Amino acid sequence: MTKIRYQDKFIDMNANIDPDDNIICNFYIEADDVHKAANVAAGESSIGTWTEIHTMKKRIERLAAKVFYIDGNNIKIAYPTDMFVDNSIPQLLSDVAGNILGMKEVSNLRLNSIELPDRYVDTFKGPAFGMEGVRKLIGTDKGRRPHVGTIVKPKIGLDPKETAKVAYEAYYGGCDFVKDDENLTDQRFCPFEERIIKVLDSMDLAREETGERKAYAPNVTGPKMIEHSQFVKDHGGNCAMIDIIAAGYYALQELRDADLGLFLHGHRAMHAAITRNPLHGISMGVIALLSRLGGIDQLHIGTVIGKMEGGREEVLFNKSELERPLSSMKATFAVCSGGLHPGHVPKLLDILGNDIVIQAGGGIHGHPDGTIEGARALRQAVDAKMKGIDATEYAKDHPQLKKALELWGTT
Ligand code: CAP
Ligand code: MG
Repeated sequence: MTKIRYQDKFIDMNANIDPDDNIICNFYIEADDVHKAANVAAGESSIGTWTEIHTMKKRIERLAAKVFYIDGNNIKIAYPTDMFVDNSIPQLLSDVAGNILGMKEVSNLRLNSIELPDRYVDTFKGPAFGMEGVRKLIGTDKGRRPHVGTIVKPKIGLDPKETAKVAYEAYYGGCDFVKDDENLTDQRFCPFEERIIKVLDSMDLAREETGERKAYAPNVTGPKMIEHSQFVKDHGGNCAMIDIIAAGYYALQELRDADLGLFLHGHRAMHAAITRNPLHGISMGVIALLSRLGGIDQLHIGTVIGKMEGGREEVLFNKSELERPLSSMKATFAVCSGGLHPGHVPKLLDILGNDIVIQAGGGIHGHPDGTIEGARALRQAVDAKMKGIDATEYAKDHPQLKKALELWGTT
């Protein structure tokens, strides 16, 4: 009998992998010896370490991860579901994207996508509202048009009264949705509770005046996350925003578990530290999938054409991870944000379809005639597209859109 080489222990190219009983991870790998490195990665991310150990027991071997596919630099590793804890994204990450990303044996390793068995998916809460729930909450009279939102700008510095004024103007001009920026939480110049009360008053006033339902996403990221979210709920709010990467998945899951009746807006600030290198790290698609499991109702996915990095294929994959069938889990509403203005709308919708939230900060508050007219211009761009009319044509009798297109152009 030939002795099994240590480096082969976690490789079985003939393995019959049951997708109902394994989490399957697709990795891109670069190493001097891909076969050997793949084996090391599967071992380190399950039951192995750098040497044979005397504490190993026969019964533990069933928890071993298995490399069952190698094609050039692409490998697939199957992880038995018994390795994992129900409803724990941190634990999943410590396995499949833990030590292995930093091992000397691999020069690059990237977790591109994950397939999850329904039984495991069902242990997570997922979005409480999801895309359809958010559409319902903001008003089904809007049909299937994309929602239009803004980020109050400047990002930081306005006081609560000034913030509420900008929010009111944005709502009044036609925004469905207003949010805090990722780096505004509870600074002294804009205390959380005072801001929430004032912005929600703006939202209510604009709702009465326009007859349109609205939402506000206050940034609850930080040590008082649950307390602040409860405050939002108690004061008639309908949403909370969390910086999912900066706060961590444990925080997201705590917020979701609190079940406060708020839909959760996920900002992905800092994701690029993990996702940007195409050869290493974790893909944004995986981040999207995990955020959906953790209960995010709206998530930033990129724009393809705006100011942030991320090409068409990647952004479409991020969106599909939010929407694809996943046991009985609701779909998460994709948010496109970052450098957008009305001139981008036609192309953005051609690429991504109507099931998106279009957010513009600079692209609304930078309008030559201010926030109200800026919000009108963005809504007009969406209306034109929904009616199948070319934006430049539509702008001829929509002066707000006309001015926006003159300033920022079309794409
Ligand atoms: C957009 C934004 C968002 C980005 C983040 C900003 O403002 O508020 O944080 O969209 O990028 O601060 O840049 P502008 P992503 O509309 O003024 O650009 O959505 O890709 O995570
Ligand atoms: Mg921002």
